[in-house]
Amino acid sequence: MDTKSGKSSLQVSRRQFLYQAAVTVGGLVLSGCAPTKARPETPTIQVTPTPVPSLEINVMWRGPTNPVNKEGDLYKVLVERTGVAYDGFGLPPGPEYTQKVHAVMASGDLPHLMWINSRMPYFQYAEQGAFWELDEFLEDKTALPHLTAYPSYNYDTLRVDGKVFAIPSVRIYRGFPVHIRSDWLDKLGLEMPTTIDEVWQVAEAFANQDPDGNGRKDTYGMMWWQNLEGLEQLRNGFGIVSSWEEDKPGHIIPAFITEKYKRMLEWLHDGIEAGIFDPDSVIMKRDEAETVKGNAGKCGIFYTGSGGLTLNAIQMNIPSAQLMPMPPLLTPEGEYVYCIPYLYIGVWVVTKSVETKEDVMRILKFVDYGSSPEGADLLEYGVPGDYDVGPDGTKVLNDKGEADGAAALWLIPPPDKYLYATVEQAAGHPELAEAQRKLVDSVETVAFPDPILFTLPGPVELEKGSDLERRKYEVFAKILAGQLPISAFDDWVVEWRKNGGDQIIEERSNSYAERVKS
Ligand SMILES: [Ca+2]
Repeated sequence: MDTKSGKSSLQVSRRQFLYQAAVTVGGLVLSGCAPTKARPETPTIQVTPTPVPSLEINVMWRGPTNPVNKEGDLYKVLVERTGVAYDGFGLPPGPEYTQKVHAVMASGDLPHLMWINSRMPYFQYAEQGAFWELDEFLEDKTALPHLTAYPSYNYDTLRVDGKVFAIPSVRIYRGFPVHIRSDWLDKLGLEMPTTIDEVWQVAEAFANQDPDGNGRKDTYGMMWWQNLEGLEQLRNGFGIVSSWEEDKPGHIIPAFITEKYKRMLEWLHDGIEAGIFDPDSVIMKRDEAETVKGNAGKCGIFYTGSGGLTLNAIQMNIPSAQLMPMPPLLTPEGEYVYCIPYLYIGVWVVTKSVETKEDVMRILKFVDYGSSPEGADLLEYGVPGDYDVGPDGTKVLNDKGEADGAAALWLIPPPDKYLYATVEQAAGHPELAEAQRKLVDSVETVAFPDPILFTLPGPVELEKGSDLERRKYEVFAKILAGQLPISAFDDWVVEWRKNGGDQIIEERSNSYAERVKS
């Protein structure tokens, strides 16, 4: 799934990993939505000498392959601060990383602390007893204040026979990337839409009532990109709130074979046919929608990872333009039901090459420190002298920082509930940051993780899944473009079920029932 990893150079920074190579099980991909080199300066690192000798460990992690610079100032501070002296190597994430995991496990010469990029090998080797069970360590909130602060479902999705063998490296992706031209709303006397019908009315007005005032019909109400991406928030309006859902207790089905999904396809097709939605949505790629067309300022509702950056681009030509994040839509039942977007960035395991519980805890504390704001900042920017501070207070790594190995070892990003707000603030739009914060707070109580996060693909899905996906999007694209009638959806569901879909449902449901059993 880590599609961006193929172009990772050896010197890709940890920030780039976070923002460009991160993937999510829930179907969202976060990429290119954050300005680079934009983080306020944090307080001076506190160095606390440790009375016991450092614990020497080997680590295998995702990241640049730079050797560890043990003479560097960063390393010395990190060892002093954590009592752990690490050695090891980084590798770019992706299929080659998985191969390395298998090779290392087969060799029997295991690193003490290892990042694993994919859930399949994690489950495989956890079941074989290769890793330390971590539940009892994770009861110590004092020793591990940051790792224990993750919501419990982060760990629940990783349970094997009810036990946790890994620290998840995740980002809770809280934010609302679908944006609306709020200056167009004001100009046409419209309110922020809250239901799918209101989205239609607003989009229709954006397409037909010349919101940009140039006397020409040259705007669209809404756009997305190929394979129906960029629509996540809109799906809620049809009652589709997660990629898979329970149809009966302990049994799950994909939302894309349901009647409500069919209704959404029909609605999208009707909007294209009526000239309300941009017809290029069926075929264009993400960047064409989010950046090229987004920046052009001719569409009223669309997905952008940073409304602030997009607005900066639009305002170069249209100074009066305004954007606002759109709230999640009410479902047809009139509820806010919100699936927690979940950026899955692999897991950390402590292997059985560590001999004592005391050492396991010391390693976990090392990871905990790395996931603290202070530790994450140290790992990314190094010590004072490793970076220059720009006029706006942000840090930029310099040559000494590169040599010191800043941004080389990547542990766990500190969770940022207001990630989107942080991005918007950095883009120079406090009003968008505030809007994102308010939305995050307003929907918190109705959020839940996508059921598929608890599951793994089975053999049929591994064999036939990608062909079935390709066929699915081929049929959906033809329906949207009007080359097939909406009734083709029903025919396709029958075909999908027969060609392996039914087996995939049972595989995923079995995996789900096994992992969520209480
Ligand atoms: Ca116009």
